[in-house]
Amino acid sequence: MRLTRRKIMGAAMAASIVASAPAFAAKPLTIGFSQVGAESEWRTANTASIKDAARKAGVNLKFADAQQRQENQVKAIRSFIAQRVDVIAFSPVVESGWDTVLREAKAAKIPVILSDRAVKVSDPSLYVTFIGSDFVEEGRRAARWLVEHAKKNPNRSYNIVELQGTVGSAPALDRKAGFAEVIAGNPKFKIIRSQTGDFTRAKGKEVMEAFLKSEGKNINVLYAHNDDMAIGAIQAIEEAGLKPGKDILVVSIDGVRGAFEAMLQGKLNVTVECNPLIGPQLIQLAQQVKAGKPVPKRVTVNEGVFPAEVAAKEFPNRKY
Ligand code: GYE
Repeated sequence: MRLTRRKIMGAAMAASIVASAPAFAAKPLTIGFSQVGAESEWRTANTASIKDAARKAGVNLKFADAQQRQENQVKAIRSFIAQRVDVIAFSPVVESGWDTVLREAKAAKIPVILSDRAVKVSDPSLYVTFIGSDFVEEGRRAARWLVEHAKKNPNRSYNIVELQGTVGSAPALDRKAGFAEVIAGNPKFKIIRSQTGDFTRAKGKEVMEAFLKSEGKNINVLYAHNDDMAIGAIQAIEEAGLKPGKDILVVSIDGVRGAFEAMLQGKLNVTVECNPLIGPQLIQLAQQVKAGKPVPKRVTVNEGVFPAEVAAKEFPNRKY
């Protein structure tokens, strides 16, 4: 075959069309994600998991950090609507107050996925699906460990101080409720003080100092809604000249590395696992939603309970 100039040009054009074909094919999925903040080890691991999963899946992720403020999340969601992202995902800092902005997303026909924390809305069609842990069950598990542990000392009674998570957040409300449900009607257990430490180490320490000042040696259990507050409180207990894990039992939730380190030092008695590595599942859900495939309304995460006795064995397996 004689290669004419025209044929060569034509072949070159065809090749260049083939080479750039993916640009015309599937446009990458764009997800707008509004994160709570960077308040805890758990959150840092959760953010890394989501960013990593998005990168691996070739998803264009618009990430916004709300610094624990609902108004920042509302602004971020509105900006995602204005940018016409394919899917909006967010981890709502508090449960209530989302109806208006979610109605705006629905009117713009942008599906919304809840990640990690749930919302209370009048119309459940305002979001497509919720992926996250069962926080009530986590609270129950924390209390069940304490009830079991207490069987070793049948005549002892337990004065509990509680460090709550962020006021109005689903994990704070649910972990409180689950724990209370298990100890209800059992006169051995009494919650003598309960206050928020906003899920941070600094606040956990500060509030525990106040508890110790007013209650002193009366306290024999600390129940913290997350490990970071427990770790802050452990410092306060030590500074007060008491032994965390012994004089005051320390029970918390998340199962982050810092909690395992504290258990190995005998300063924390148990952590109930809450898995933050939900990035891959979240991205997959967003892809399915975009493709119009049906997804379950609720997706849960499998989790365990780790008492100090298993900490050394389990520590090398921890991924966050
Ligand atoms: O337990 C806490 C974080 O929503 C499950 O938020 C999450 C909680 C987690 O700040 O450490």
